[in-house]
Amino acid sequence: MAAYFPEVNAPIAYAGPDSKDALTFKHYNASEKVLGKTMAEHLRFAVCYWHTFKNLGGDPFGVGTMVRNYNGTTDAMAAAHATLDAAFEFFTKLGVPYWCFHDRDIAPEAETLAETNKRLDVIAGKAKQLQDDTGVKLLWGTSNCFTHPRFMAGAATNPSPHVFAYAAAQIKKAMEITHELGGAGYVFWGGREGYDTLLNTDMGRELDHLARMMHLAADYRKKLGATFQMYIEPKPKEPTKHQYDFDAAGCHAFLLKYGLTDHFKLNIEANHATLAGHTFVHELEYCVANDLLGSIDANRGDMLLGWDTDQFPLNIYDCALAMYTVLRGGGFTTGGLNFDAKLRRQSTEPIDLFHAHIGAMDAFARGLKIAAKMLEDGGFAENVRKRYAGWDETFGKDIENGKADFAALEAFVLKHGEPETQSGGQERLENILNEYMR
Ligand code: XUL
Ligand code: CO
Repeated sequence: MAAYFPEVNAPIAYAGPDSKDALTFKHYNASEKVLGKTMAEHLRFAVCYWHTFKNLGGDPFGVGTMVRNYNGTTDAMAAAHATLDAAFEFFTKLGVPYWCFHDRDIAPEAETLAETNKRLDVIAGKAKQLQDDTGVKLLWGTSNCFTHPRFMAGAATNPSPHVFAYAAAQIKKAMEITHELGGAGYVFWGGREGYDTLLNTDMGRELDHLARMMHLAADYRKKLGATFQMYIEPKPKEPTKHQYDFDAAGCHAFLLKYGLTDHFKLNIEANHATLAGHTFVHELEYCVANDLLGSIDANRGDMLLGWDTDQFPLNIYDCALAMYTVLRGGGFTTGGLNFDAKLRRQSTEPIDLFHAHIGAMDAFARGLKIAAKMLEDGGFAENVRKRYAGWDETFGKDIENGKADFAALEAFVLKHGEPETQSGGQERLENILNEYMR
């Protein structure tokens, strides 16, 4: 079989923090145990198909720039076969346990749905074989209901029931192949489920339709006998002006209103959080507090740019704080860290894909180790415990348990006067955090 990444002859090895070899891990040591589990088990890294293999560097101002042999044919199915071979070569050489795909990434759309589905069956069959051969597993699958022009006004939230039906048919098939491939999850990212102008939009009706689609998916999952966890991936905007799955809290309200909380968790993406005006860790904390933590699309944005730049995550602070929250939330079960990230347009060589993923895996490995140390030391948790200590005393407990009414609270204040102030100690805590970043 042709090698699409000939510069890498053997799986990327762990060589320790002093290694000067760019094609080694300095911190990610798959079998090393941290808090009783291996790093591989904690981090559950996945490579995404769309950016890593299908993005060729095109942007709204220019065409693709990247050199990729597996795309070097005009026969769409031949390219799909070659790309899948290249992908599994990459997964195994990088040493990631998982991958993720959209239906339309792995097999090109044909003239009719029936033809398209046949193509998907062929490629999914090949993917199953490659999974069996290599041991690489599917973290999640999804359906691309946003690229084709039929979806320009949305998929489930389209004003046309015919388009709704098309999206449903597509999702049905994508769920089937995800199930066949033993996917641990299935993601819904509502790329065009929102609006460009309210002047032509019936928001209430669109939200009802979005919920209908989610219920249909939940029903079909059951019918299939599938065990994959379903996720909604929040994002506030882009490509639409406003997306309904705006952020974790917005998705939560939607799931509660429509009785869907039993069926969905969230897939939190770092750059989507920042587009919504939150930090990445805010979104994760919201999930942990509300039993919504599912999976993560690991990437980063650019402070100076207001769009989804999908860069590889390298910021150790962000990785450490994210992992601190994930660990406190019990760690991943079905989810993992999927690199929904793409190379910059000037990084044209296939080897750049290795550098990007190695750096990001090392960043999260460092983040994991730092987070584990923060947990073991317990200083931050102890600080939080002390800050809320009043709630562990009788008076605080009575409020929490609904035993104190307004009159009782008033009586307490009349008796005890002004509350004592206490410093939040933010700077002290930030200094402590800095000491962990070694
Ligand atoms: C888009 C995005 C998607 C989803 C899957 O911003 O993040 O790639 O992760 O559809
Ligand atoms: Co994503």
